[in-house]
Order: sequence, then C-alpha cells, then structure tokens
Amino acid sequence: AASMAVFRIVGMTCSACAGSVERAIKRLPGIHEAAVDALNNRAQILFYPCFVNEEKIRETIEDIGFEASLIE
Ligand code: 9UX
Repeated sequence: AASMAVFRIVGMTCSACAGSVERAIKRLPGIHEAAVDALNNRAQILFYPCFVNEEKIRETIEDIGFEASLIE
C-alpha cells in the first residue's frame, strides 16, 4: 500500500521551481504521485515504502537546491 508524506519546502520562488521539484521526485523509484505547490511551500507525495522513504525524498529535494522538512 502507498504511504503519504507532506514536506515543507523553502526556496520555491515561482511555479517553475515547483515543476522541477515535482519532476525530480517523480524520477525516484516507488513514487505513486507527487503534487508540489509553490504558493503554499508544500509537497504532498504518495509513495511505496518498499522502494523509497521520506529521507530519500527529502535528500532528492535538497540535492536540487531547496530546503525540505517532513511535516507529516
Ligand atoms: Mo522560477 Mo525557481 O524563475 O528555481 S524556476 S525561481
């Protein structure tokens, strides 16, 4: 079954930022859906915990230059 994670992401200045974060997350294995909202600095992700976890997702967001923290 899929799990859900919500991150707060700092540094997304425009909606194109949200697009690059969303693409980076979707390239990971085990991602079912990713929705990134630049206006609210939030990302909601559905993922399969056998393949990927919250920390891997967080690192992926940070690797492209944004600060991410898990909020739920
Ligand atoms: Mo918008 Mo974001 O011009 O890295 S794409 S600020």
